[in-house]
Amino acid sequence: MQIVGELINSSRKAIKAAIDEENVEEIQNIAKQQHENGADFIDVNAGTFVGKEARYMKWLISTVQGAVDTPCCIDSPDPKVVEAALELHKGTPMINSISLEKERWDALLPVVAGSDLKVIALCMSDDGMPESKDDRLSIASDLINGLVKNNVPVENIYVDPLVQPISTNDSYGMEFMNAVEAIMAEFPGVHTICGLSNISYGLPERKLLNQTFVVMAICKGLDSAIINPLDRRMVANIHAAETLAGRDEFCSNYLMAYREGKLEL
Ligand code: THG
Repeated sequence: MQIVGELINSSRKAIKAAIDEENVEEIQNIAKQQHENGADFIDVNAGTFVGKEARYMKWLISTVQGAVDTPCCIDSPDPKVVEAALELHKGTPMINSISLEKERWDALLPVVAGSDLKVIALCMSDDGMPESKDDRLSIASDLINGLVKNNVPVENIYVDPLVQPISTNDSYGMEFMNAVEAIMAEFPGVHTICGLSNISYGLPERKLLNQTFVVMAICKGLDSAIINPLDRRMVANIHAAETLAGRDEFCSNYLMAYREGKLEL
């Protein structure tokens, strides 16, 4: 499982405050903690700073890269912000995200074409959010085929089928699950990824729902996730589910996680 640490996001009060104060130490500590707890990428999002997003995104990236070698996951719907971030990011980041929305697709395609960037392909189009598994699969096909045609290796594509709140429609959980399964079956080598927290929006005990949802999705083939790496039960569930799904030869990752104390809650 590839893990993207979600904590450096200006929608969180503590992060918004740290950015306002340009508190380098606070951001670097959160980057280090996520790295130490297994994050393969550190998500950086300054989306609440309208008009100043590019400036704060650049500050976040140089601050994070001053603390850890872990590459960033550049989280913005605005292609201009993504491009500004790429100018100063050292190494190979993940872009979060391209989508089938025309403006976003047209602006980001030349950026990722022929590059070795990792790219999240979000299942959204100008027709809005997908409802069904078939909506998601159809957008995913267009995204994957379009990217591959433009020399993005399939292994660098992380399809996000888009999680929607189960409180608004009780089919959203399984439509997502079945989309993961279909995408992984139809496009060998591609990755699937998601942010989990949308599933539990509007309900109590959100962590319980998120921690359960990840296990169900791993069973369907999900191989990457945007999560809080400091949520010990979430991380333990991920290790256990991958082993139980038969994606851990000789249970060696499970045993290593145990020896490293990662399975103790
Ligand atoms: N897909 C992709 N990118 C994404 C998402 C996705 N990026 C943003 C988001 N969704 C994932 N990141 C976060 C980061 C922080 C929180 C949730 C998702 C978070 N939320 C608190 C909560 O849910 O309780 C509330 C905020 C707070 O702490 O004040 O922490 O789906 N590609």
